[in-house]
Amino acid sequence: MTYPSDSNRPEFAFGARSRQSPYFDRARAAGACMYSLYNHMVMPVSYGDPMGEYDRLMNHASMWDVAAERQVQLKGPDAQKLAQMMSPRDVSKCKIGQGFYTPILNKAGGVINDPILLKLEEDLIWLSIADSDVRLYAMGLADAYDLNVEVTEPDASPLAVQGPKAEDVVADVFGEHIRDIRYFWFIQTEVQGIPVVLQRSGWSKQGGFEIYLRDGKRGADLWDLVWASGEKVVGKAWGPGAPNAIERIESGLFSWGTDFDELNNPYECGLGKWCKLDGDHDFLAKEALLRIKEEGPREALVGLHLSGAEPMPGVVKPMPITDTAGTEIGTVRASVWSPRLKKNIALARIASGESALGNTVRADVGEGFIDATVVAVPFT
Ligand code: THG
Repeated sequence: MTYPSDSNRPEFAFGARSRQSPYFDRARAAGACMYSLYNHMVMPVSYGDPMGEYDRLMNHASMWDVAAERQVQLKGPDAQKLAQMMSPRDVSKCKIGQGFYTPILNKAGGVINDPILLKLEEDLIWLSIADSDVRLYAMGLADAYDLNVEVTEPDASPLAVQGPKAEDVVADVFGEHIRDIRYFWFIQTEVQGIPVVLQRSGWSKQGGFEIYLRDGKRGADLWDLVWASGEKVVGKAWGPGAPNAIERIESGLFSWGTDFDELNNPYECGLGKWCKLDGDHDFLAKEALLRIKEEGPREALVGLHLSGAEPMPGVVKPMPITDTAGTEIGTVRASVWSPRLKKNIALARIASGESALGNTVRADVGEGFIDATVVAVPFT
């Protein structure tokens, strides 16, 4: 499968508002041919060989330009206080050198974003954000609550190495000691004078690391170093990749803006498990979440098995779901052909009353309504 080429394709104007990744030229030279707009940057999403890229991720290793996972830095005596106002997790439990996946919630309980929070120091926190303007929201809170904290964007650009061989590749770059880094923990280190934060993380469940480059001028240098180790350790199966639409759905990794947004509360988008309402910590959304929990959420984020044995193209916009009588009960958020399950699968948000595992619904993924069965996420 390749993507259609169009000699008359429009061009994109880069500028200060649409910043290029430090890896942009290298990723392009490696064959990046399709991009998505993410945090006001263009992020490679394909190198033209979707099945090859999936295979590299599942069985070997690949390297991804994910600099569009931009950082929001909170620095100062009230850095933790500000982070805690936005997070339903107990931020004081996050150790220095550790990362926490956390929803960022407004007062109504709406999910503003779902970043990884990195605690670099007691008064220095990064939010490694998904595609929404958390920096402005945080600045607004800091102003309104008169907090002693600076909200800025640091010079930090993640490069992901993902797949079962990723650890071997990263160990070849940084040394054997990196094998001791625990999931979501990170170290501050350097390689050939290039300063980085190195974290065991990444938007796949196949294992790997993210290397946050701390000097945007060294993008090509870092890319070349990791590329050379990849070729050496993985051999011919090594290559470029990108956040993978198939694997992320199979694995149940969420995409803010695709699966849900600030109009959803965490209970209706699979993020309820990160909300601790009985801790000592307080946060803006606490009252709203207590009320929502009491009332019961309107909908649930579920998996769907779609009927039919032929691969279908994935949906590119929300598509309707009805009950078997034809009443609309929700939307398909994202669907793909799963090579692992040999089925078309989807993430969907549907009314709580219809969300029981095994329930049959009708989903339109582009070719009219077909039968679909509600299943658990991650897909097994
Ligand atoms: N890495 C970094 N920044 C990011 C992402 C990332 N920013 C954008 C986006 N991804 C933020 N969203 C997510 C969503 C899911 C996960 C990480 C970031 C994730 N979730 C695991 C899960 O749900 O199974 C792990 C959760 C846990 O066990 O703590 O990894 O990928 N730097």
